Amino acid sequence: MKRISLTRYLVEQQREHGRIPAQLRMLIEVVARACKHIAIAVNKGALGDVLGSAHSENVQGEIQKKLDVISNEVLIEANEWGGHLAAMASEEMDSIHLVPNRYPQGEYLLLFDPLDGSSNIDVNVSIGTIFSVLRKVGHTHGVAEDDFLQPGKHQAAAGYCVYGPQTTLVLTLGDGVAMFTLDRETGSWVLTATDVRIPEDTQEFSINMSNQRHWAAPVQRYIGECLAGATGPRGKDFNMRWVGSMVADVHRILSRGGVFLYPWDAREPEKPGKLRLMYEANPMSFIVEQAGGLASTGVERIMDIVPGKLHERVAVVIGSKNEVLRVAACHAAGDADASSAA
Ligand code: AHM
Ligand code: MG
Repeated sequence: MKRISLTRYLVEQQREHGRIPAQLRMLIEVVARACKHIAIAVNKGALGDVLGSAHSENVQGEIQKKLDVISNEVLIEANEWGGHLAAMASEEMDSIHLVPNRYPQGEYLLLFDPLDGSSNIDVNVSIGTIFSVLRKVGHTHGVAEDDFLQPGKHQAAAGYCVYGPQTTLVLTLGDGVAMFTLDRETGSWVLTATDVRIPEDTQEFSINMSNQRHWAAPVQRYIGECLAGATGPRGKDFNMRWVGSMVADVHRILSRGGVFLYPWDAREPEKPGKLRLMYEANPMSFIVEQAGGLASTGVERIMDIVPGKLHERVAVVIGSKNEVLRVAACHAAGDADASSAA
């Protein structure tokens, strides 16, 4: 089998489609290299003294794990000096991180969740890094938080790396989805799938069932119909899978189909959802849509949302096209019921 490295893939994509500017290629390679470093740290586990709490809180009020902090530092240090970025934003940092003056400033903005699935770190279950790339628009010299507040449909690239039994990098540059597997012996990312497609139909859903009593009526209805199985309105049995790391749950959907939901719930009614729009929902939506799936809040396409702030949260329904449409139909039917009752 001919082995195609990430570098060769990017060069050939540029040659064939002419759509990967040098700075973007550099950015992808630097992020991929940083992910290798994170993979090594994750792999060492207790031997590397990287497990457990960092005894600090992030801007969302969540306790940070040591590996959250380490992964954030690895990504910042790797990306600061190359001249490809104007600034970065991370789930683990209060505000944006500007490229220091001593380095040249590039055209791109990088956003990331350095280590998604924090609750799974210490129990040796798959976790990952999620990233999103935007172009710096506007002609001002400096960079401000406002420059990041672009809808997901403007992403230039997005990807994630899952640290599981294999270390896999999944990437879209807006022209389909490719997967690379880390060859630990040679240290290189090897292309292992192109034109990844998500089946339109599925019999597998993914949701934290322990929150069921807090969900709104449309989600209750959708999951209720799935649980009713072959004798219910869906006329088929459903299976359920929930890793608790979005990155791993979405990776399963990319590999064999399914639908993942993290809906609004009544535990914190003022928040639209748990997951973050810019570090989690947007990059995953770009990847899933590029693979033929859909990503919605239940009422609107995630990538159409104009963010109001960096750490904005959002309800997420993502995966196989016909299931996401069905969840949206449950929301639309809920609205119709409410207006006919009024
Ligand atoms: P994190 O970025 O702090 O790890 O939080 C995001 C994670 C997702 O990966 C996962 O889908 C979700 O939180 C699970 O949350 P919970 O266990 O609270 O339902
Ligand atoms: Mg996360």
